[in-house]
Amino acid sequence: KTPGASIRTGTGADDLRQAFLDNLVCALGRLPSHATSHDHYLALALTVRDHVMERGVKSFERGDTQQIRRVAYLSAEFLPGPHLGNHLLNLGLTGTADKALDGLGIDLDQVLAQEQEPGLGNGGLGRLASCYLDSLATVGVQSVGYGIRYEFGIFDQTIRDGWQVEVTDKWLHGGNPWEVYRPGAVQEVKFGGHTEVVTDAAGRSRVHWVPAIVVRGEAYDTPISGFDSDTCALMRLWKSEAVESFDFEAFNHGDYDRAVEQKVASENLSKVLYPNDELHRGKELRLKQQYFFTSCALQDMLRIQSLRGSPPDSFHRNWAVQLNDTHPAIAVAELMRLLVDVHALEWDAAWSVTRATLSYTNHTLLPEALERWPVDMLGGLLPRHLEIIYEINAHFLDEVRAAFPGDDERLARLSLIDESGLRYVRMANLACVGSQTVNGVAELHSELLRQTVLVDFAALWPDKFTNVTNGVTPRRFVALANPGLGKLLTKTAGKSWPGDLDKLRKIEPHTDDPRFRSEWREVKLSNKRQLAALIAERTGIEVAPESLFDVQVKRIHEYKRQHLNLLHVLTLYLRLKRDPKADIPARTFIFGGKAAPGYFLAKRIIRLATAASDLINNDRDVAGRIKVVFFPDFNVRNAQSIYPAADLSEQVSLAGMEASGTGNMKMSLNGALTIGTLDGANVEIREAVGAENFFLFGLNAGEVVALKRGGYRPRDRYDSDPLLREVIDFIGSGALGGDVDLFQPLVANLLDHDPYLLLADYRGYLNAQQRVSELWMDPEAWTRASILNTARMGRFSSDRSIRDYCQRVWNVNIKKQKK
Ligand code: 26Q
Repeated sequence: KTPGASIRTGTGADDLRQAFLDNLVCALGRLPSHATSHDHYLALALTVRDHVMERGVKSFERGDTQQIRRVAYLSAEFLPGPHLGNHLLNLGLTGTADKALDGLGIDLDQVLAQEQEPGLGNGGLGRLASCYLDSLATVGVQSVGYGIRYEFGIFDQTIRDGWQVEVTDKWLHGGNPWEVYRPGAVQEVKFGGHTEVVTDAAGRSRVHWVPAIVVRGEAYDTPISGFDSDTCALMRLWKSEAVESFDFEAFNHGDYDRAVEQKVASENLSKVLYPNDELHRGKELRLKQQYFFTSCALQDMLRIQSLRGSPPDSFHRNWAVQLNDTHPAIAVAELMRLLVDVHALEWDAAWSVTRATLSYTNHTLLPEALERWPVDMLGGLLPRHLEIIYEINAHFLDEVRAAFPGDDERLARLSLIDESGLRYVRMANLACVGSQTVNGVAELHSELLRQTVLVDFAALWPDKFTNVTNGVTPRRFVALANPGLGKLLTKTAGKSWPGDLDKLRKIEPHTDDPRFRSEWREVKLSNKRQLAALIAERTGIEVAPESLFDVQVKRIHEYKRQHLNLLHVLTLYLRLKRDPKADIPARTFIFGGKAAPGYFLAKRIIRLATAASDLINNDRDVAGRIKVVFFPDFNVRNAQSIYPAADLSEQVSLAGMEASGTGNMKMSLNGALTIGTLDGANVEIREAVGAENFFLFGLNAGEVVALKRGGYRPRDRYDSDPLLREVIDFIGSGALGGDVDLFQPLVANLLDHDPYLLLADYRGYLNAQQRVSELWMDPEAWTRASILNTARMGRFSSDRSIRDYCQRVWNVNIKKQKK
């Protein structure tokens, strides 16, 4: 027992109730008779946090005494979702908490509903980071997720007159019971200024960076529990503060404004998350954010290892550092600076340590998403880092010249500096050069990485490259989100599946059992009823739970082709208008997702979905046949209500564009069938669940390249396909309401450019949707395919991904071996 912990962490319902009441009165100063639901939430959160903290402290202690190599996951984004329900599940305390509160006449669900989720990410990449912390804790790996404590996370989305309207996210306003401020872990981060060469006490010349500005980084810790595990992960997020609350010198000179300005500028660093994913814009504040949290993280790791009594030259034995995309790639130069300038290592020794420590995960092939910073901007903000990058580049290019003598073009492509015009630092190149291992996030993506964006690096260092296919946590996305399914799985496959997802195979023999099938359908229908109620509450739209729920939820992007889905919706609508007797099963089309505020066409796509919704839902001719819903504010909490209710999962990105996708895994795991292209992890999902249980359509990645190279002309498709012409003309006609040229930009884009080949894939998509309808009309066959989807998805647990990283990338041992 940890001293002092026992009174607060008893696991009976009476203990929990007492701890809850104590927290209500002693920590929150509320009388039970006067407490609101929000007070109840805070009191229960504090109670549960005690349990989690107790485990966290013990596991961290073990890591130090055993000198275990820890994993540091550096990510500009995390999307943990609401914590409370997940901790209760992981600790096995859900039933106990329910009982404890019930004794006080308090409803647990109402308490859980009070929590504001931390929206500290845009989408897939941020959610993946949180799934990985969950799995690191679950499989028993010591780990810290380092990131930024944004005061304002991703905006809340509301829909007004059919348009997305962004509302500031105020997640900290109700107070955050999960985080603990760590005054002992403060760091200083420098910006600007210049460098000088000085001679140190030992007579060696060293570079000294004289900054223009220093900012304070303050650490806030959020414990992340694991399922049935005594290991806890830590999410350590950095908040920026001014070094002094006032610049007293400026103040005394009467320059009050300047003094305050400095303070405000420092605090602004961690103020707000940039809401654009997959598009790099060279905004200086973004670079400052990246350097700020990366520097805090590396300094913190050096501090922790020195507490162990371990010297800086064994940094790589203490830490495996994973770079979640290039957002923290400045770590390559920062670690070199810390080792060489601060800890006095020789360059070559420092370089060996750096390369043995860092690894890089790439999440995109889109050229517009690759990060590059103007040399002048980077040099102005981080003068010492620019020098270091030049030096790394000089050594690196020598190596390239030795391997490929006389190949200047290759040299120019590999260089850390893009010199084709204005000069830029290429962050993906920096990450590759400074890393032990480079990986993509699905087999196809890793293959395309080696063949395209990083082809020259793959030629140079073939062994550096590997694949780790993404995964998702079955705790949050099955056990917690879909308790009905969870119960059925436990009854059929035993209770170990959440921690050992391959156990789902055990349900496969029940596929042909009519009783099991009908229980399966009952679970899905019940989830759909719940979602229907939520849709009515949020949008006022009534949908039929018996209809096919056809779901596309993800960030809105042209490459994800929500508008291809809408072309199908409107094609069906026009067909029903023309032929009211058409044999089309009832469908509910559900869309959800945020558009980057400045992404013009993405916002028009949302507007097209809401226009289709207004038109179709109010047309009596198609009543009871099709409905369209745009579900506002897709976030982790809403996702947990939507995934379990999906019959059909739309994964229709243009082949070669979606690195992996993870929503595809979440829906299939919850028994949805996928309609999709051969893109990202769809390829592996299809292999796993069986081609006959997956609706495949569209060009493959090779055909996409060939078609584009051969001069694709979308207008030819329009001219030659009457159905396509009809639906596009309809969109352009003003019949969907609003301004007549509301959708002109979309129509013109498709007819004149169609960069994501919607028109080329339109027919294949319609045909696949026809096959969907046919299978849906055979409920037994559909149910069979649905069961097989869940049964065969075990491989996509993030526990498997983490085991892969441990083996292929981090070289750390797993505490909990698979039983
Ligand atoms: C970069 C620079 C400046 C501002 C913002 C950004 C930025 C922010 C977020 C760039 C990219 C992102 C997020 C990318 C992302 O979520 N990618 C997705 O990652 C998933 C996890 O690997 C994959 O499943 C998806 O396929 C991929 O699109």
